[in-house]
Amino acid sequence: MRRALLAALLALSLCSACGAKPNPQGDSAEEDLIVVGMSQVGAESDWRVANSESMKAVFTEENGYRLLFDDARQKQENQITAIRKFIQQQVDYIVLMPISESGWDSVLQEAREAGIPVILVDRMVDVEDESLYSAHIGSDFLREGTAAVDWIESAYPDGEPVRIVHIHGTLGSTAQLGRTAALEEAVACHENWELLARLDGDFTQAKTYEVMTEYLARLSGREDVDVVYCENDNIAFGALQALEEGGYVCGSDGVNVVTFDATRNALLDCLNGRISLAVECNPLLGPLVEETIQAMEMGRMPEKQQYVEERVFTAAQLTTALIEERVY
Ligand code: GYE
Repeated sequence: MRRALLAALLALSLCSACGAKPNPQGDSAEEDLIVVGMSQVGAESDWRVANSESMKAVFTEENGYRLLFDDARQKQENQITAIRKFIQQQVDYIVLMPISESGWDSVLQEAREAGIPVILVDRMVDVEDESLYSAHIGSDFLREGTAAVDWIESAYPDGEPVRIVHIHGTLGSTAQLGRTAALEEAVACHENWELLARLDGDFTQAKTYEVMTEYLARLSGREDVDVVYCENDNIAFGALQALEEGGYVCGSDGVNVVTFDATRNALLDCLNGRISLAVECNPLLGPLVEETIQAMEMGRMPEKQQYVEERVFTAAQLTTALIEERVY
């Protein structure tokens, strides 16, 4: 910790001034480490697990870091508590993956008063004063949603009815807001699109399986659903399970399941036809966060908004080799 190093150097010069012998071993290697306090949302999805692994792989002692990693178990109050603890511990940087956009003004103000830069990763915060964070590194969720609705539009070109079940992620999170906004806007622009239901899947497979099973039990006929718009892969897995148990066929001849993330298991389902479209959301953000911290270490202002490049996949773009190469 460099703050500790400064204090140690000060103590050392005071000691040598009074003739005391400095300890040549010291803890200088430890004290040179950049300390990063990281508040992660949880482990709700395959995407999230890959994201945490990407961070842990980069912020290692060999690379010059001490990582204090906190898993908030999907609760904003746990994230706020973790940030306050990082402030007390005088970390050098705070990296925050905020669960939802609102409610961050005061705690980010506290970090600023303590002189600790905050880097946002994955989702955004909605704060009055944008100087409360140094950079945001993640995905453009509206662009992802637009890619999904463009595909739906191309799959139903003749004005036939498109009956959609929308299963959204954690309400108020940037990923949910962007992906939902794209769908709602498209539904409003297409007379033949009908939103049958809006279910809360909270980005998890278990919750989605439960709400979707319950919803399908209330539907009268199997032919009633054309598209299930799943706001992440784990939602898609829960929905597929519920649909297939309910006797629905998923794929281009039945219910088109659309998903976001494109993790390996979803791509396998895409290749075998159960998922019709997987919109990529890249969780491997560790290297970009590290580059940003290194830029700041050298006194440079990082780029404030850093979006990652992402693709879309249908079975036509996939091969087993491509899926095997995938890190997540
Ligand atoms: O799509 C989902 C996760 O915010 C991009 O959160 C992230 C989303 C991701 O739980 O799987």
